Amino acid sequence: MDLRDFIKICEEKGELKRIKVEVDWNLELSHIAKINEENKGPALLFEKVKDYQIPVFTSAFTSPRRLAIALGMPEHFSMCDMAKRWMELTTKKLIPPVEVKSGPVLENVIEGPRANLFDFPAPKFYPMDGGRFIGTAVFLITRDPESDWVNLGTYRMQILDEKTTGVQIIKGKHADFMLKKYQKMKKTMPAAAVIGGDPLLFLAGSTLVSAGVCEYDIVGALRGTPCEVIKSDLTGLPLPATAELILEGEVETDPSKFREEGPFGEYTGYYSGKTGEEWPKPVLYVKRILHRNNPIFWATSVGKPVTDTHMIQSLNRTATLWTDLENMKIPGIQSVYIPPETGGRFWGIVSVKQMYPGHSMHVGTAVISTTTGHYGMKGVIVVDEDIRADDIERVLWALAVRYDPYRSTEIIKRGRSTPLDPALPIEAREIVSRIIMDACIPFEWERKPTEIKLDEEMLEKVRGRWKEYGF
Ligand SMILES: Cc1cc2nc3c(=O)[nH]c(=O)nc-3n(C[C@H](O)[C@H](O)[C@H](O)COP(=O)(O)O)c2cc1C
Ligand SMILES: [Mn+2]
Repeated sequence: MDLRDFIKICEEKGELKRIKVEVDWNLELSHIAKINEENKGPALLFEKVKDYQIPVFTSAFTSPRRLAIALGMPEHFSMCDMAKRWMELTTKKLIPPVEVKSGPVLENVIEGPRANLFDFPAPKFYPMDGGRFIGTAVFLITRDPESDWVNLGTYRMQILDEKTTGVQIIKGKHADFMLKKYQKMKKTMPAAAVIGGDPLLFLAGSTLVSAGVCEYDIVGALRGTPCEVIKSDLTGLPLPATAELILEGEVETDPSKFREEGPFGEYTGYYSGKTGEEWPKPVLYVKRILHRNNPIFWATSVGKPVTDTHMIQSLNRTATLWTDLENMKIPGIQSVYIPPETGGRFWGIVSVKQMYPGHSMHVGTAVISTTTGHYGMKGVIVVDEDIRADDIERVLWALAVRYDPYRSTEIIKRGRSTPLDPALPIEAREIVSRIIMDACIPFEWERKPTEIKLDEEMLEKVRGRWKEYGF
């Protein structure tokens, strides 16, 4: 139910390493985490961070097993299996949070003048980063001023001074919808940034669920029990009772007061912000800091794939894409996968059991129209039912032997893009093109190629004698 449970279980299962020597928050910590994540190593708990008493937790989700532990799913589950179960759980009933009077996050309440963001061991990740990033494993809680909709969204946060952070709320994100409404009302936007705590809340914060849906309810559905929240007397927002650290305050909505932040070494493998693409961002004025006794500071690596960030994106975007396709009631979907190696977002693969002519292209065009697929996705590959979407070797085989570029390709010229895509010119990152590659044998072909299948009887015999052969 909280970060401490998760760390404890990881440790019991040999999925955690404690780093006991002193490590510098300035580049050293992030470089250790990055190398460890590329090696698909364990989660890390840095116990002695230079200048601080507070430990730093990284690399939570670099293995499917740790994702399964966080989700309370069978530990042998693949990313595809987890995403499917996620889809099944969240297309049933969502479970809203319950309010509780108090919780461990209120153990320390630091108001006004004493609040200092430099009291927390926020790392500097990459050499050209513009500063220290306090919000990487973070989500921002905001409320729609015109309804009861509460949103949890992961938007990175750089420390700008003792009481101010940048918040990279990209256009079209849910907090951006809300921000624009507060802007019209000439008000700041009450907000709470949660750093560390229930691992599922962080996973949900970076999930593309539809507007109007509260991510607390998604976590309730995933876990089967409601989240416990405390109503803040400062912002009125529902705060997770077991969070490690919360920064409460208001987000500036007046664009003339937005500030430059970054650069930051992003999940694309390139820097963003102040590296040619000046782009003033909203800021959070921190009015109050809440934290548990002996808080654990949670950070997540970014940079080139594959890191924690890519695994998170891969899992939750696969899950929401699958959910969207399920909700569209497209028949025959066998499996869905957005590989972490593609940034966990830029390419998607879907396996389909074709039932009518054009079915595979129905799937391809559906993908790019979903909430997940319409945003930043550049390529969709559709394969036949005999290939699992996460079996990359067979997907490449299908592209080799079932795909004809002219017949099997559709290019869509204008789709919503992400301003972080380095493949687009810095001054034109609003729109991207997309490709749909239909790597299926056309359903309507009367004369289909004859695929090699092993002889069942012989297979059984060979399996029976396998040891005898000396293997
Ligand atoms: C580690 C991590 C960092 C992210 N950083 C940002 C960010 O800085 N800005 C942003 O707009 N989205 C960022 N995202 C993606 C959003 O979290 C994602 O689009 C999510 O759907 C946003 O919530 P919303 O749909 O409620 O707006 C990040 C995702 C992850 C996993
Ligand atoms: Mn949302």
